[in-house]
Amino acid sequence: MNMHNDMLRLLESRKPGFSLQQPFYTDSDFFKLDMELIWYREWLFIGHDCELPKPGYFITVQVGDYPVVLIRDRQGKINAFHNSCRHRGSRICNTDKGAAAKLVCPYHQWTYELDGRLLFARQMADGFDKTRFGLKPICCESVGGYIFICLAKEPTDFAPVRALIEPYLLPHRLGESKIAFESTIVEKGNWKLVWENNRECYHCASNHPELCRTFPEAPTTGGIHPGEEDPETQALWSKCEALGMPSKFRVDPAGQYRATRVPLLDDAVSFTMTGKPAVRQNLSATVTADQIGSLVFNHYPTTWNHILGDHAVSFRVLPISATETAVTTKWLVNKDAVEGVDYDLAELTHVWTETNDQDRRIVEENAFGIRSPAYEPGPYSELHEGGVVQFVEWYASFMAPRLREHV
Ligand code: 3BY
Ligand code: FES
Ligand code: FE
Repeated sequence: MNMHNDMLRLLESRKPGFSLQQPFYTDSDFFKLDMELIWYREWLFIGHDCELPKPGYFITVQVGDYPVVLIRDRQGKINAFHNSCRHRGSRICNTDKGAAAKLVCPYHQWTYELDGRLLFARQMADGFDKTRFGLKPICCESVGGYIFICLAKEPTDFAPVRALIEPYLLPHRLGESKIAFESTIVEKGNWKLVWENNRECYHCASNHPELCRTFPEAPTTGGIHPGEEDPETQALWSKCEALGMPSKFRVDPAGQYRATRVPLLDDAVSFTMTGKPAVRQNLSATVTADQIGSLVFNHYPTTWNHILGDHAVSFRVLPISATETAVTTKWLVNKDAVEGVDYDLAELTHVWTETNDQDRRIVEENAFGIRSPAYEPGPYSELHEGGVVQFVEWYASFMAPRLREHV
C-alpha cells in the first residue's frame, strides 16, 4: 500500500515537461509496480508470425516473473502458454526457440498437445483427470506479422490496436518474411530510459554517425504531430497513400501506439551506409515503389519499428530489473532472399548494430548520472523532446489511476 502511495505522490508532484524523479529509474519497489500495473496488464509485442513457420515451432520469452511460450498448433493457430508444467511447475521449453511434435516436460515427461491439452501423464493414479491440467493459456493476437500477448486475465480490447495498425502493416507482408538476423543486448538502465532515449533525436547528430547518413534528425520526427507541417513528408504520404500504403501519422487517443511514414534523407531507401538497398528483392512483392521512406510503428511499452522497402527492423524492449533492460532487434527480409547472394548480412545489420550499441552507452551513462544523490529532474527540450514528454505523459496517465485503486 505504502509503495503505491509513495509512487502516486511523486507522480502527482512531478513537474510536467521534466524528467521523472530518481526512484522511477532506480528503485526496485517502483520497478515491481511498473511490472504489475503496466507490463502484466498491457498488450506486449513478443515476436513475429514468420518465426513460427509451421506447426510445432515455438519461441520462448521471459516477461518479468512469467516464462512464456508461443507455439503454432496443428490448425496453424498461434497459441501462447505459461511455460510452467501443470505437474509440479517445471519450465517446459528451456531454449529460446525450437520445434517440437509435442511439448514434453523435461522433469517427468508430462506431454502436452500443441494446443495445450495434457495428453500423457505417466503412472498417475486411476481416475486422474487429464482435462484439468492443460497448459494455462495467455491471450494472444497476431496483426500484420506481429504477435502480441497480454498477461492480464481480462485484457483490454485488442481490436482498436488492430484497427489502427493493420492497414499500415498489411502492404508490407511481414507474415511472409523471414528473420535474417536477431540480436539481444542488455542495457544497464531502466526500461523508461530506453524509451525516453528512443523518443527523441536530440542526441542523434552527435551519437549516431551511421544512422544519420540516412535518417533525418529533424526535431519533429518523434514529436506529437510529426510531419504535418513538413512538405517533404506530405509529398511522401500522398505518393504512398495513392499506392495503397497508409502513411499519415495516426495515434490512439491514449497515446499508446502510433504509426507514420517518415522520409529518409536525400535518395536513401534503406538503413545502409550508402542509402542503397541492403537486399536485392523487396520485402513485399506488392510494394514496388523505390522511395517509401520508413514506416515507423510504436506500441508502448514493448516495441518500435522501422519498415522499409527492402527490409524491416523490429525492436522489443523487456525489463529485467529496475536497472537492466533487454532490447531485442530483428532484421526481416523477403523469405526468398538468400544470405550472401541477395544480401550481405554485415551490410544489412551494420547501421542498427552500431546505433543500438551507441544507444546502449547513452542509456547506461544516463542511468549512471541519475543514480547520483545530486540528480534532480531536468527540463525536456520543447523543440526536440516532444516525443519524450509524450512517453512520460503516457506512462503517468496509465500508472496514476491504477495506483489510486490501491491507496
Ligand atoms: O527511430 C528511432 O528508432 C529513434 C528515433 C530517433 C532516434 N532513434 C533512433
Ligand atoms: Fe513437469 Fe513433473 S514438473 S512432468
Ligand atoms: Fe539513439
